[in-house]
Amino acid sequence: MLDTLKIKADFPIFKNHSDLIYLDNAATSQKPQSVIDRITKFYSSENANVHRGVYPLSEQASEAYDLARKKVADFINAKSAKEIIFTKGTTDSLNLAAASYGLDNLKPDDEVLMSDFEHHSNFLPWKNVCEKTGATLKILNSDDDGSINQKEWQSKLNKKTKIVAIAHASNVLGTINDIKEISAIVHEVGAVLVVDGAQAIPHLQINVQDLDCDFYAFSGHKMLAPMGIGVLYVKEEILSKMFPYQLGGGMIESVSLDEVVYAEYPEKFEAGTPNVAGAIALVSAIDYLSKIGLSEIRSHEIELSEYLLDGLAKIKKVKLLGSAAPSQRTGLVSFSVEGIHAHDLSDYLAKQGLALRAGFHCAQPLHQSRNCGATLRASYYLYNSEKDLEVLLNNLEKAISYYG
Ligand code: 7TS
Repeated sequence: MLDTLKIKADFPIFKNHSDLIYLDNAATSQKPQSVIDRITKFYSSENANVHRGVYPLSEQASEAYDLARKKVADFINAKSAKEIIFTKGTTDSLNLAAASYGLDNLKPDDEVLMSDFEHHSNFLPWKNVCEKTGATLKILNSDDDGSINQKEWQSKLNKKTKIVAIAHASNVLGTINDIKEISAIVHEVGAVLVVDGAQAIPHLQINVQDLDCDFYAFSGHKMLAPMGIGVLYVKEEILSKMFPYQLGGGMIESVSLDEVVYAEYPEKFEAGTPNVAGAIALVSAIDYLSKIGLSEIRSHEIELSEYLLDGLAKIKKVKLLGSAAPSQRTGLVSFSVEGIHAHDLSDYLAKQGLALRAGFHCAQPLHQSRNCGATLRASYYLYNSEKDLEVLLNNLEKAISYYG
């Protein structure tokens, strides 16, 4: 297992809140000092707008921003840095994909396919684009463990399907989907595959060429980087079929009253002043994760999942969501307790310093399809230990006897 005491020492939040047991990493991760320092350094000694000034500070900021794009491309093994569009986060990335690709490429009679476990950030933009274009939105129902069976794919995917938009990992079930297998069947019918990678990128080494997806969206803030920076990877052959949905400065070659010549991608899709500090600090987050090692982080989380799933199975009235196999999950477990509202439980746990999320986790259709109310979610990361989960299990038992 990872040396979590040593890792925790790199994250100032834990010095400032010594009793905090942070188990809400699926909402956002904490930030290491190196990331915080990088933001401070940018604003203290490097701040200038990019691609505008010809003075040294602006040129250096532009260089650092371009280098960040290259580093992100390498991190997810994109073929080229041109395939990396910086956004505000996953929500922004998915809205960009839906508006810039979906609106122009869908027609009435076309079909868009999604799963029942999508986060609202993936579900709503595609639902909206379907309503505007007359395309039909179809839902793939997942099994209890969060997987989608062959029969479901065969009955819903066909030649009319033009877009399949699916999470790499569900933020409620934690289930990791086999994107490589999905991309093969999606491409067989000539559709494009949009992957919501928000819950996968903090935990798995992503290789977009190997996955062979057409879009891959993620947020920096769930992988140690600041809030407000995210990425939309788009395969180069798709980029030419997209029209920017935000227009403004920084994305044109020339403008006259009669004619606009747009810049090349990816700048074409980044209207306005970008989050330069965020992009640069995302590189520091990637460096930090790479130093610890994504495969070591993954093994650590699997051990934590084993421990937590075992512990929860022993507590009466607890009902688990998702797969029983730790290796099928990212670092999270959602559950409900018969007869006790998740918000009551999370209130009780919060008083003991435990930070967990309770509710529908922006995935209401999933809770409806499972016919269950609000759930409690524990999501852990590289700085969490078995001890954190032991405290959770002990306090959960106390909470159940308190309310039960
Ligand atoms: N997609 C998935 C699968 C997510 O889990 C989230 C955020 C998003 C998209 C949106 O990401 P954002 O960075 O643009 O907000 N999920 C959660 C969560 O589970 N709790 O808080 C945010």
